Amino acid sequence: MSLERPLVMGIVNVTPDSFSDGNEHFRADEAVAHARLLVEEGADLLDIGGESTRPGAQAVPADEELRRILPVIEALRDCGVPLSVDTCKPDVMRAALAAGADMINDIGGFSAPGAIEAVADSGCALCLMHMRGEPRTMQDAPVYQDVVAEVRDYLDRGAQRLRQAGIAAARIVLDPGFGFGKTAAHNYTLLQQLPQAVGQEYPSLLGLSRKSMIGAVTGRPASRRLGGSVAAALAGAVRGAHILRVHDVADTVDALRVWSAVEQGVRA
Ligand code: 9MG
Repeated sequence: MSLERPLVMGIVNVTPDSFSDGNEHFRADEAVAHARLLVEEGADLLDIGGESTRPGAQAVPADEELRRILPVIEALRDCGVPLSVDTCKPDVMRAALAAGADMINDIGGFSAPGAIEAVADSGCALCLMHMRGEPRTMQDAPVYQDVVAEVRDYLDRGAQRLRQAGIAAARIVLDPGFGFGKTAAHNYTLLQQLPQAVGQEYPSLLGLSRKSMIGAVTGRPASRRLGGSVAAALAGAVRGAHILRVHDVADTVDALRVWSAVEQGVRA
């Protein structure tokens, strides 16, 4: 994909808390319909996840994660945009790639045994994210001496591990992991110093949408963080972010278009 402008990645959660009541089949249908709407709204790619990564979330077994996401990947294979799958589990990575996924988004930074082997030969894109701890415990008073340097060091070493496994640089995307083992102050420092946190060698992906760092500044619950999320996405774009992972695709696309018109003008 061209990375000349920031791309918008639409979030497709296939977790029980993201659906109205219904049986599993209905849930898959609901996720697929939502995903198609995001594509219509201008999503450049989709990120499909079957395990909640919210602070405090419990892990789910691989077979349950697959039961949730495989029908969705299969239904969306031809939706016109690349499909990313958000998972830390090597078995899920392999099955998702076999079902047609184009990218694996691993919040665990491909650190699980067998994760790198699961993706190495596939040719898919890889998002390697920084996280301190695991979702169940990560917000228990995280401490850094220098959050920017420590995140950068983790991402550099993670990318190096991927390269040593023969993975081409062009497949790698780095993500500072907003909200994953970080206080609001850490998150805003990382966003302010994004180029230093992610470096210049690989494209960057940012997930800021509706996160607690937006609530920390606005005082609003997750359901009312649209304005703050769009402002954060623009702050990322201004600092060179390549992919923005968002819930609210239409509003983010509009904001990026207006920003781009200001920066580059509008053809007469
Ligand atoms: C799955 N997921 C939730 N938040 C995320 C973020 O900030 N980045 C990435 N890559 N994935 C995320």
